[in-house]
Amino acid sequence: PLPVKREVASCSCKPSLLTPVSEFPSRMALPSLLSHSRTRSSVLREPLRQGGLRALLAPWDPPSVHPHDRAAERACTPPSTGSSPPPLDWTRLGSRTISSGAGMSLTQYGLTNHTLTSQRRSYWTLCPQHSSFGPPAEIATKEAQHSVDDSFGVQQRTFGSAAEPIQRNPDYSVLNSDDVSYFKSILGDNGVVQDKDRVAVANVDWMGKYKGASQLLLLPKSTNEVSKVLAYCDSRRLAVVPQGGNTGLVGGSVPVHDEVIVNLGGMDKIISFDNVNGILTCEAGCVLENLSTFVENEGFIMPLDLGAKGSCQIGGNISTNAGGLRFIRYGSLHGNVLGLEVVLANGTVLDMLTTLRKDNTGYDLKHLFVGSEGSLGIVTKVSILTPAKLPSTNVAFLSCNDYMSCQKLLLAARRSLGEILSAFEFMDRQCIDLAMTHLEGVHNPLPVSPYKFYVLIETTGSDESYDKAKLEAFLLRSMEDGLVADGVIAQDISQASNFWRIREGISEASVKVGAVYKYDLSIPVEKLYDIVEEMRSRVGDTAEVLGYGHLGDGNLHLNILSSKYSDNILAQIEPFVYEWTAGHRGSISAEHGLGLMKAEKIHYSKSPEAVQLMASIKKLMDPNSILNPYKVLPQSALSPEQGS
Ligand code: FAD
Ligand code: 2HG
Ligand code: ZN
Repeated sequence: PLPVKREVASCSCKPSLLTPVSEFPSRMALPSLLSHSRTRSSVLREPLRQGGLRALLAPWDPPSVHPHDRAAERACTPPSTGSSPPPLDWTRLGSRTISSGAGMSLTQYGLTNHTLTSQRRSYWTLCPQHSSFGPPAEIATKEAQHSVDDSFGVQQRTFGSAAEPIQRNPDYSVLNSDDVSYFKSILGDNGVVQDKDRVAVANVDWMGKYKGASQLLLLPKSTNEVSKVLAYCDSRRLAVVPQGGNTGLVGGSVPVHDEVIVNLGGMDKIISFDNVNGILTCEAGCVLENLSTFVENEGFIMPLDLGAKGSCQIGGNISTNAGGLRFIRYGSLHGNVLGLEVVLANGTVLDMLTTLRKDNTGYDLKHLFVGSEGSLGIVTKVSILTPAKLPSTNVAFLSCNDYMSCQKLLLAARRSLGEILSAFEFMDRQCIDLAMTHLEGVHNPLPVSPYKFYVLIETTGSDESYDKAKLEAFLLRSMEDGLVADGVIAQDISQASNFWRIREGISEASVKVGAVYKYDLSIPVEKLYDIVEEMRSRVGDTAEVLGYGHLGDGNLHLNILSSKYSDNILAQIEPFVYEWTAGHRGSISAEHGLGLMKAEKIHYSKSPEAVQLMASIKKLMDPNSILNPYKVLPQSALSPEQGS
């Protein structure tokens, strides 16, 4: 049964979260809240646009607001009756919690009839360490302490993962002026970038960790252009790095040496949208957030969402098989991608751009390209299934006293919320402290006492009152059962954005400390936090250890932060982190891929036979090994001596 709603007699805490309903934004005000967050989004994107590749690319014109969108916005506006529904009093539960010694604060939720649209997170993540903003050169210099220069004067990095310095493969040709002339004849002058500053931006990843020495950035505008570029590179044996939004976390999107960078950002057209079946077909360079805006205006949503949505491209998402924040609800891109067009290393265009839901004719080749990180082909077009946009969204930000409670809460959420559960994210206290210190404009919704763990739960459904009642009843039970220590439900979009900003902003905040070692692990949920605690005792006070991630998917993000990179810290982390994960039958890359960082570590998660088969496939599809060299697979598996 639903809890009895009563007036809160006195409310001394969290005033911003217990805003009386009478002070909620009116019908008129809600759209302005939405547009406010959109404005904020474009302000944040500006620095990267100015300094980064976005500046080079044709702007994408967002379509005008579709009638569906207006209807959805209307459906989400708070009640206009003027009579405020009484806020729910959770004091009874708070008292119970206090008596169990689990928390000291008066626990209250602000609950309203108001639900949120999926626009709640329309801000996006800026890339503070991107070279257009400053520090990467400095960081790269720090890394060069571990580095050796080869004949090309390229800095080799060994941080983050104890990779041996990688020698340039001498079989690759060196770019010459004839090559540049040829590329200009294909792409025109604007598609061939040699300007040092612009190429420098494309040479470095957003964290400033991985830096190559490419001399050339190519910006094709069509599949045919990509095909001609690759056919030429293959014939000349020029190595190539496919690049999307360059938001990857494992060094896959930037050159290691002098590879030619092929960035897909110029291929950003929406080709078609089937608004009966929700099937979007577009070019690979479309920015995820733009696609989100587009399909939302048609009454659908993208099946994936991630903090980097303002920069990452759908081709990059597919090539990394990005997981993200909606995975728990909509699953992997292996399930949502219906078709692909891919250009193979020799320039052959492989047309697999079907929009069929079912097609069991032969091997399903598109799956080879989902998650292969640009090592087998360049994705040029995509068709993807988009789920219907549902009108009612609620977001709760909760605290738990121990990890066992987080686990039990997850199980309870799956059971009780079932089909409306759309996110279950967790963070430890160290993450919250980091976010509060480094993210502008966020505040802790639960400031009264520091808890060990925080959980963000989102529900999305089609029946506003049913969904809300379900969530309230679930939270009530969870508090009674002692799983939740305290919590709040967002009452409006800005509160929901604040909750999400904390979670999505951790990655961005982590790079502001100086040095961050990032690990992305799949581990059975019951063991998932053990490695965080073990790591803490290993590094002692030399580094701060953070654990957060997509708990609903068994995916831990383990971040180890210190003021600068150090061999001593790294020696405490690796190979321990990989051995521990393998020992628990986990994966050393849940969703970010292997890239450069973990190419040599694949054996921790895959058998020798599987690695060998992968190497054979790579040799078959890219015999000259021009696509994204030194990444994904160990060099030893690709050496000519290894039989294929
Ligand atoms: P890039 O970084 O440019 O490239 C990634 C890899 O794909 C490279 O190996 C590149 O060679 C290859 N590639 C790119 N485009 C193509 C193409 N068209 N054809 C062939 N190969 C290509 N990842 C998650 O999985 N889940 C998250 O929740 C998540 N959150 C993030 C939050 C933040 C703040 C940041 C900065 C990153 C996050 N990431 C996350 C990592 C990253 O955003 C994803 O891996 C994303 O899918 C990369 O897309 P991109 O366009 O930036 O690709
Ligand atoms: C997330 O879930 C991303 O926030 C980034 O996958 C994780 O930066 C990281 O370690
Ligand atoms: Zn993640």
